Formats: sequence, C-alpha cells, structure tokens
Amino acid sequence: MTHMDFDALVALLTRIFIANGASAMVADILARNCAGAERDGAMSHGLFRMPGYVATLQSGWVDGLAEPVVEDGGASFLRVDAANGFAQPALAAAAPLAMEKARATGACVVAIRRSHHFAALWPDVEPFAEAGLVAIAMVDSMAVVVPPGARKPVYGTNPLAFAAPRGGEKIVVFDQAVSVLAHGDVQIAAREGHDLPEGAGVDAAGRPTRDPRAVLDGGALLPFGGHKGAAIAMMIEIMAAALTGGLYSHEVDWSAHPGAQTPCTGECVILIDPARGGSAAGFAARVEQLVEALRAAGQERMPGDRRFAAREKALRDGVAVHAEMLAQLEGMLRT
Ligand code: NDP
Ligand code: PYC
Repeated sequence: MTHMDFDALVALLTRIFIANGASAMVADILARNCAGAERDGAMSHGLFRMPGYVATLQSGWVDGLAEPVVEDGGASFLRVDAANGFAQPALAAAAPLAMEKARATGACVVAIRRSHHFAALWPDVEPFAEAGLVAIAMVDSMAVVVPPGARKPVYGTNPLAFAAPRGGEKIVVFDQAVSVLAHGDVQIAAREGHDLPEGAGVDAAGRPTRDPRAVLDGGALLPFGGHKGAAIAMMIEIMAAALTGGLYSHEVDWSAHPGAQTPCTGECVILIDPARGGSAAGFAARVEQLVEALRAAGQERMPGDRRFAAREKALRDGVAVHAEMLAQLEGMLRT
C-alpha cells in the first residue's frame, strides 16, 4: 500500500484521462471527482472506476472532448446539452450562472441532457452548500433495478444527493442510490467474494439472492424500502430524463460500443437560496439545531461524517492506494 498525496493522485488521473481521449478541462474535472471519491473512502466510485472510464472512452461511446452548451431556460432555469460528454463538465459550465440565478430569483433548475455520469453524486452538490445554497441532484443510470411486481429491470440505481449549509464551514450532505446497494458495490462484492445483504437483489429467474454474481448475470437489484424507494426511483427518472430531455435508464443502449460502461442519460440539479425562506433564526442555524437534536437523541453518525473524517485523514496522511492498483493506473497511460 502506498500513500499518495491527493494532488499527485489527481495529476496521475488527469494524465490518464488525457491519454485516453479527454480534453484537459474534462480530465481535470473527472480526475478530481474520482480521486476525491477514493480520498473520501467512497470506494464504489473511486479508483475502482478508472478501467471503466478508460474502456468507455476507448469504445467511442462517450465524447471526452465534448463542449457543453448552456441554454437559458428562463429566470430560474438553465438547460445544458452535454453533447454526449460527461455530466460534471456540463454542470461546471452552468454553475456560475445557476448560482447567480438562484440568488436573484430564489431558485434555479439545471437540466442536463445527453450526459454520462459514472461517479458519486456528492461532488455535484457539496460546492453549492459550501457557497450557502441548498442543492439537490438526481441522475438516472442504466436499467438494473426491478420495480415491485415487475418481471424486468426498468429503473437505474438512480442516486439522489442533497446538501445544505449548517453554519460556519459545515454542511449536511447525503448521497444515496435508490437501490439497496450501488451497482459498483455489487461488482466489488463479486470480486471480493462477499454476499450481498438480505433483500438486495434477485437472480435471473426473479428469486431473491444474496449472490452478487447472480445479480450481475441476468439478475437485478431491488429498490430500498420496497414501493417507497421505487417511487423515488420513478421521480428521478422523470426529473433526470423526462424533464431534461435525456434518456430513461431503460432506453440506454450501448450494445454498438463494446467496453462502454457509462450510462448516457441526464441529470437534474435544483438550487435554492435559503435566505428566501421564512426562518427568523436563519436557515443554517436551524439546520444546526436539527443536527444537535439528532445527536442529543442518540444518532452519533450523520450522513457525510464518515466521508469527512476519511477526507481529513487522507489529506493529512495521503490517499492509500494498493501497489497493484497503482501499477494498473500506470498501465492506463500506455493504452
Ligand atoms: P451508502 O448507502 O453507502 O450511503 C448513503 C448515504 O448514507 C451517505 O450519505 C452515507 O454517508 C450515509 N450513511 C451510510 N451509513 C450511515 C449510517 N450508519 N448512519 C448515517 N448515515 C449513513 O451509499 P450508496 O451505496 O447508496 O451509494 C454509493 C455511491 O454510489 C453514492 O456516492 C452514489 O452517488 C453513487 N452512485 C452513482 C450512480 C451514478 O449513476 N452515477 C448510481 C448509483 C450510485 P457517508 O458518505 O458519510 O458514509
Ligand atoms: O454504482 O450503481 C452504480 C453506478 C451506476 C452508474 C455509475 N455508478
């Protein structure tokens, strides 16, 4: 195990993205995102994803050189055509104007279409909360989640992320898939030989299974919370695809691009200026009061706590990278 300085890891990943067909702008954004996930211990979307990014870029399914086009959709609305590129550069292109509109009007919807998202979603909301806004992000992915009573998967693992300021430099943030587990965690369980938790998925015949290989070989994941999680999955399909002009998870078809792994769908981000609300005490102070009440009631771990602790440690001691992974990454510079 090597401990790499975070900036050195970002620099290595940037070189890999560029070597495999991404522009310098796209490479920088994806490298920070992927290295940031590894730094935060969000392993299902950290370095584990690099072979998938490289295979997808090489397959021609995604355009690593895409230049997103931001379109004004009204006082509180931006549309972004990601032009078959990654979603994060599209969001970065819209972010300054989206924040300006949110502050001027109270809110702004950013509707991104023709975008590939292969990452954790918290990097898409955290910077907005750090800037004093409430942010909600939704992405649909690829059909691997079977709705209640259905015979085949329709929904993606559709993550939903939320972040809000809570005073000082602190924020609250959660980021979760609608499936019991992210698909990435099923792949990691299959590789490491672990069983899935009870209720995570079904096999190709629709029978409940804890075997990750059975889920990956024609089976499917289940939404968390039964019909309640399925309703959230439906909302995310509608907001990230129908609203944006992107594809539904079940419409993604990469069969003509062997090696492709990044779903090309859409993303919806909603920004709210909390200063427009009715809290006399101030929004951030009220959020902090809720966190204090939760802690007083016995909830020791807030969403985000584990990641922020991992981040602090990695920024101090370096990001732990297996020698085998480092060799694999260096090999990606030569492809
Ligand atoms: P987890 O179930 O690991 O975590 C979900 C949230 O719950 C996190 O905010 C986490 O905080 C928090 N949390 C976890 N355990 C506890 C606990 N015991 N007490 C309090 N809070 C807790 O995430 P998922 O497996 O659902 O998703 C993993 C990642 O996969 C996400 O980043 C998601 O965006 C990504 N993903 C991306 C997709 C895409 O299409 N791009 C599709 C699906 C998933 P903490 O982070 O601090 O642990
Ligand atoms: O882990 O479910 C997942 C996922 C899908 C797309 C990117 N990550």
